[in-house]
Amino acid sequence: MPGKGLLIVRQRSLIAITAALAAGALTLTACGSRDEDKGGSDAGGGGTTVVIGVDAPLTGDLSALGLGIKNSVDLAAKTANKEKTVPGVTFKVEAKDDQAQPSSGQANATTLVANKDVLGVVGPLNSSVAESMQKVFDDAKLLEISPANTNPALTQGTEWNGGTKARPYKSYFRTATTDAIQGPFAAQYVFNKAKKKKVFVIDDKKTYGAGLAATFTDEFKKLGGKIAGTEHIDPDTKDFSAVATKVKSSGADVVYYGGEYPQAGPLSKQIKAAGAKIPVVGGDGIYSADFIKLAGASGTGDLATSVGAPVEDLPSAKEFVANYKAAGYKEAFEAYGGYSYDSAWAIIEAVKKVVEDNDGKLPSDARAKVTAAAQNVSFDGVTGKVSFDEFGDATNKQLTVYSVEGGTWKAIESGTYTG
Ligand code: ABU
Repeated sequence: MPGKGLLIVRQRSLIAITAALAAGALTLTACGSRDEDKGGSDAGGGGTTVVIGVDAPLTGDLSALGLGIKNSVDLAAKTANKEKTVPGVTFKVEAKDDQAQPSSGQANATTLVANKDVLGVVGPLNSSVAESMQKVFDDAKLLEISPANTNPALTQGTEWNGGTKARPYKSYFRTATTDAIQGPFAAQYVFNKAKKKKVFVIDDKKTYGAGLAATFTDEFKKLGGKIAGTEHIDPDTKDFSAVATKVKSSGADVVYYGGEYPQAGPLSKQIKAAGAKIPVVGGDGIYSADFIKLAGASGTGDLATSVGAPVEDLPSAKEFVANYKAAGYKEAFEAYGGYSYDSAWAIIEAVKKVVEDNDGKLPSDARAKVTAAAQNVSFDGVTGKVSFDEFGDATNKQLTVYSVEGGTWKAIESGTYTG
C-alpha cells in the first residue's frame, strides 16, 4: 500500500498528465474533429480526423476503374494510420460516386467542400467531370489531385496547344501525365514501330476522347501518316455498325480511338466483324481488363497506351501490390491504382508538412495551407518520384504501350514523348 503522501503525488501527476493530454487533443482538434471512438481500419493515427475525399465512377460501366481508385486511396489512408505518418492525425476516406457524369461530380464537390474535415480529394477519373469540379474546389481552396485526368487544358488552360499556357486553378494537381504527351507517344509507336501508315480516327466527342484523338492525329500527320477517315460516335449507344462499315471501306490499316473501354470494346469487335482485320489503338481510357472482355477474341493485337510504367513490374510498387492483395479488395486496382495511392499520399505528405510547420497541430486555414504545401511535395511513390510542376502536372511523364495477347494486356515498351 502506498503512503498517503505518495498517493497525493501520484494523483497530482495523473491530473497533470490528463490535463496535458486534453490540451494536446484540444489544440489538435481546433480544425479537425475528434474521432476517439472510431475503431477498425481507420484507427491508429491519432485524435484528429482528416478526411480524404474520393470522387470517381463507383457504379456504371466505368466502375472498374473507379473502384480501383477508391480502394487504392483507402489503402493509402490505412497505411498512413498504421504507420502514424502524421502523428495525432487519423485519416478517413469519404468516397463519392460521380457515375462519370459532370453534374454528379459537381454535386459531390459541393458536398465534400461542406465537410470541414476534408483537406484533400483524389479524383475524378474523367476529364469532363474534372471540368465541372475544379472551380468548386478552388473557391474553397480545397486540394484536388486526379490520378487519371489526362486532358491538357485542365492544368495548362485552353490555349495550351500553341498559345500561352496558363494554369486555371492552383488547387488542381494530377499524378497522371497528359494527352499532350500520350497522343504523340502513341502516334510514334503506331507509325514507327507498328509500321501503320493509314489511320481511321474515331472519338466519343468527350473532353478526354476528342482531345486525345486530336493530339494523336497531329503527330501521326507530322510523321507522314495518312488519315483514311474520321468519325465521332455516340457514347450512349453500343451499335457502331455504321462506323465499322466506313472503316472497312476506307482502306485504313489501323484505327485510333479516343474514348473509354465501354465503347472501345464493342467498337473493336464490330470493326473486325465488318471485315476490317486491323488493330484498334486507344489511350489509358481503354486500358482495362473489361476492354478485353468486351472486344472478345478478335481483340487480340489491339493496342493501348497507358500512364506510367506497368505497376506490377515496378520495384517501387512491390509493397503496394502486396498490401493491396492482402487487404482483400474485391476489385483490381486497374490502370490508376498506383497513381491513386500516390495522389492520396501526396495529400498525406501535404497535411504532414502543414502540421509540422504549425507546432504539431492543424492551423485554422488548413485547406489553403495544405493546397500550398502540395505544390512542393516530393517523395518516392508507388509509380516513381512524385512531384508537380508549375502547372500542377506530374513531373513523371512515363507511358507504356500494351497489346492484347492471350486474353490479357501485355506491356510492349515504356518511354515518353520528347517532341
Ligand atoms: N485519362 C483517361 C480517362 C480519364 C479522362 O481523362 O477522362
